[in-house]
Amino acid sequence: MSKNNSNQFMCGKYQLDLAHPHVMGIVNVTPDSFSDGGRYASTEKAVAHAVQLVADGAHILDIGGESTRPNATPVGLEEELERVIPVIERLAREVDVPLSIDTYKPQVMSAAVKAGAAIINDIRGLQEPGAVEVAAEGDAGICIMHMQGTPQTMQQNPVYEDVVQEVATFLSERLQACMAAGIKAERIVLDPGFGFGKRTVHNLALLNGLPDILALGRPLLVGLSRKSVLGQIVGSDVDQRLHASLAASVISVMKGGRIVRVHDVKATVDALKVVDAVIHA
Ligand code: 7PM
Repeated sequence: MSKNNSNQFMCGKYQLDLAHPHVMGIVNVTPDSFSDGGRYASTEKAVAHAVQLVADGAHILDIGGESTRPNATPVGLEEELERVIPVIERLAREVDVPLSIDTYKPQVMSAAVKAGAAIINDIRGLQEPGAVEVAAEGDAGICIMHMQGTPQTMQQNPVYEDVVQEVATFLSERLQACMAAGIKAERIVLDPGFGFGKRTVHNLALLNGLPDILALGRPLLVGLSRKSVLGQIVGSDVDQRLHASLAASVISVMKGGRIVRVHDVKATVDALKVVDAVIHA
């Protein structure tokens, strides 16, 4: 099969060939209130988890200080920096996979890239003032995600006329804005933002509509791992959604997704090896 340029993802010193599916492991850095070890203990815990995810086969690590979690109490800038920067500094030395910073704050993006992050994962699609400029300064890869509303209110009453077309239009506009600021297309991946201001019908329409979003010309990142849409379908609690999440990852890649953002790395890596074999057969 010929090398398709739209499958190449440039992120920092890495170039990922997304003709093959890639697994992004989720690393949450949260303060451990039951430990008296304080900041150091939560750093150690996150680093140990991240190192295990790489051993499990993660191709990318997504590090987040929880500022982007729906319904979460907002995390202040200093607190977010204190959570994620020490973890990125450590992992930049200890693992050899691209590190992604999950944030919408330009100051966190900038500090994270300085600390060794190769990807900026922004649920707000670089809409925060100054975010596009910070992203344009370096050579980090960028994930642009769609969200309707804000994390606090987005699930109250999500309404779409045509969810696939509206998400595609938004992502297309943000892609243009990034490129106008000097960010090369090869540095950008797009994400429909499953669960971010979407009902089950919208999430399912988007999953079926991934080929229409892929038509924008950049690889797609998909995050469905353990999300409530899967709980709605299967009727399982968040810690019992592994099998539903695997089904979602397999379907996502069969529909054209190329990076899957997941909690359960080892199982997902195996499932996607089967998909990869089929895609390239
Ligand atoms: C509660 C609800 C806690 C949802 C955490 C979440 C995505 C993301 C998240 C995604 C990209 C989660 C989400 N989801 N970044 N960050 N795409 N690019 O399941 O779908 O981790 S937070």
